[in-house]
Parts: sequence; C-alpha cells; structure tokens
Amino acid sequence: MSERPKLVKPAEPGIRTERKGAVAVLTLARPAKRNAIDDPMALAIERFFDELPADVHAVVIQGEGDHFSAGLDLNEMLHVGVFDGVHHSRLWHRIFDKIEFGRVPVIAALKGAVVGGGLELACAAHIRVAERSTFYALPEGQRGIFVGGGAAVRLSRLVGAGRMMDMMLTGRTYDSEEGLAFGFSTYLTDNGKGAAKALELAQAVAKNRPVTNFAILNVVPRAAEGDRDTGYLLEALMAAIAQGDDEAKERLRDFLEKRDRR
Ligand code: 1HE
Repeated sequence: MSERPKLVKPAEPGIRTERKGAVAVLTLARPAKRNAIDDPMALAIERFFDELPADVHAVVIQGEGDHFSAGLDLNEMLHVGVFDGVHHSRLWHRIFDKIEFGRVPVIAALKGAVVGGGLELACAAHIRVAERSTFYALPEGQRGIFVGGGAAVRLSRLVGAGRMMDMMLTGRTYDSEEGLAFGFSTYLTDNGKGAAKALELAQAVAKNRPVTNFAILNVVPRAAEGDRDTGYLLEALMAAIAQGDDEAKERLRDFLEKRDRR
C-alpha cells in the first residue's frame, strides 16, 4: 500500500499537523508565546492549505495551551517601514483567503485569547466553536496600530461594523457567551471540550459532497455580499452543477427510500 501523503513538511515552524481520517488538524503550536503568529508560522499555515491532500475533506484549526492565538507576533512590527506594512498585511490577506475560499470547510476550535490576528484567523474559518474560556478582542486600537489580517472585511460582516468599531476604539472584549449571542461563534462548549466538538463537526461536514461544500464556501459569501442578480445567477449555476450528476441522485434516492446516511 502506498504511504499516505504528508500534510506538510515534518518540521514546520509554529504548527503541528495530524490526520484523523478525512479531517486534517492544524494546531498552532507556540504556546509559550500564546500562539502569536510570526511570518514563518503564517507561511507554514499557507503551505498546509496549499498542500492539503486530495482525500482531506475538512480541517480543524486549534491552539495548543490555554489560548487560541494572541494574534500577530508584535516583535515583527517593531522594525518595519510603512510600505513593508502594506506587504505584510497583503500576505495575511493572501493566506487567509486560501482558508476562506479554499476547497474544504474549516472549523476553528477557540479558547482563551482570540485576539487581533488570532481573531482574524478565526474569522477566515467557516465554523467557530468556542470554549467558555474564550474572549475576543482587537487590541490594535490601543497598541497604536490597525487590523491587517482581514478583520475590517470579515469581522465587520460577521458581527457588524459598529461592534467592531467599539472593540477597536474602546478596547472592549467580548466573552464566550456574548460571542455566541453576537455571532463570533456558533457553538459554545465547556472548557476542554472545544477541540472534540470541532472534530465531530469536521467529520460530519467531511461526509458532504465536495461539490456542495465548495458551493457553500464559495457561493454563499459572494451571494450575501454582492448584488442580488449576480447572487441569484451564481446560486442557479451552482445548484444545477451540484444536482446534475449521479451522486446527487443517489443521495436523494437514499433519503426518499429511507436509507438516509445521517
Ligand atoms: C506575545 C504576544 C504577541 C503574548 N506577540 N509576543 N496581540 C495583542 O496585542 C495581544 C498580546 N497578548 C496578550 O494580551 C496576552 O499575552 C494574552 C491575554 C494573550 C495572554 O496573557 P498571559 O498573561 O497568559 O501571557 P503573557 O505573559 O502576556 O505572555 C506570555 C508570553 O507571550 C510573553 O513572552 P515572554 O517571552 O515574556 O514569556 C509575551 O510577550 C508573549 N506574547 N502575545 C508577541 N501578540 C495582521 S495584523 C494583526 C495585528 C494584531 O494581531 S495586533 C494584536 C496583537
């Protein structure tokens, strides 16, 4: 039997990866720095998504230690010039777009600090599961900088521009219960249970047809954010593509003939 392809190169900086059936688990693994994301780690995350084997159908992102991520490694901001900052932010946009508009659904298991760039990473996922310890913040406002990993686009759409502006202007944090109420997460678990819940969801999602998951990831946000006519057209095209082949018919028959898979 041929050896299962490796997810990423063995010693990638700041992350660990493992395989659980059709699900790949990416662990942010710099707990001593609260999983702060530096450039090598950001690029390792990008390679992980670039090199996902074809038989991976969902991803879980989680953090090692007590926190999901404290965001950008602030040491990197100390010596950069203005234009470097533009490139740096665009790098994060590129990487996080690969997560949001990739081939597979991504489920983030959140706990502790989900802060700054850590929150931006969480927002690029498609489902967020938060443990009770989770808190959300954008300390950029108080650090004299600005968000650069896509929060102005993603977080403002997720929880509302007004709420995001309040977070940045005043340093307001939201706890996990508020986060559930306001849409930061759609699941809330007890502490220590988030990763298992995220994995359970990922394993369920991985059983959907890849074409349906692709449609959900790529059509829903564009239809929600773009003009209505284009949204309807995209929806119609995607619906026709998804329902057009034999597997769709088989799944419909499974339901109608009471052989439902789930
Ligand atoms: C860090 C970072 C970091 C921790 N960059 N080193 N994000 C922030 O502004 C959040 C900064 N971090 C915190 O507010 C706190 O660390 C936590 C609330 C997340 C956790 O607190 P705690 O008490 O458990 O840990 P700590 O003692 O503050 O930090 C432990 C170590 O991690 C310490 O290093 P050490 O060498 O002294 O042990 C910290 O310096 C280090 N550490 N967070 C670098 N972020 C694309 S633009 C995105 C822009 C942003 O993300 S800005 C928001 C950055």
